[in-house]
Amino acid sequence: MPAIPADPRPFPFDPAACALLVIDMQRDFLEPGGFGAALGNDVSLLRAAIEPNRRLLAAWRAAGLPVLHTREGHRPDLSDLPAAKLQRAPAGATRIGDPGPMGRILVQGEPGHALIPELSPLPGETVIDKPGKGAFYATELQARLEALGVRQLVVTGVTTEICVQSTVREANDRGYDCLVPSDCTASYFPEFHAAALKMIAAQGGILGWVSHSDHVLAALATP
Ligand code: TIU
Repeated sequence: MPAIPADPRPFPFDPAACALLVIDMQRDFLEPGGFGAALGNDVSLLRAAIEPNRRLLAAWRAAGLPVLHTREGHRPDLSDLPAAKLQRAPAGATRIGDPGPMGRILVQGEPGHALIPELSPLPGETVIDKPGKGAFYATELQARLEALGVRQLVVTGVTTEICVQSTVREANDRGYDCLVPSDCTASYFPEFHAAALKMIAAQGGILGWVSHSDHVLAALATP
């Protein structure tokens, strides 16, 4: 398969060693009444990433390449929730663990913690539960990737400058090549989305590569 056009140079796509990593496409971030809304955000801004992710997932699955999804959240007893994370919210906001219209905010097993129905995982696809922003922190992600022989990641999901970029930074330090298709990620702050993508590709690709899902789909369609 061909290299994928990307900034700052083509991404050396190796389908034998590349996984799709979909970050935190959960109801808590994309639907009203969840964690994202509790933080004061307009959650509708994230919905632009759904259809590009749906298309990319379909093509990735059709190509038989590995798919991993992540979910940010905490144990029901909140034993994995640092006080610092709990406290960091707007004054008076509904906080992690509090009841909301989709159940307790950002708590595993609650309706709001689920991946959005448009991007439901298929049986056999890995779902990584993560207590932090980066997907490697306190999870089995690296062990799963090593077991799959993965050395490259196409990273999508939300939000661009928080969990997607944290994960790209963690992956970069662990030796993974990361490609972020810009249309498959989104932020509550369009200016942060743009800046986060620039940070990844700047300085000769200091953290990775940035492209568009059309280019990834074209590469997947090329025998
Ligand atoms: N608040 C925000 O932009 N993001 C998060 O809290 N988590 C993720 O990005 N998943």
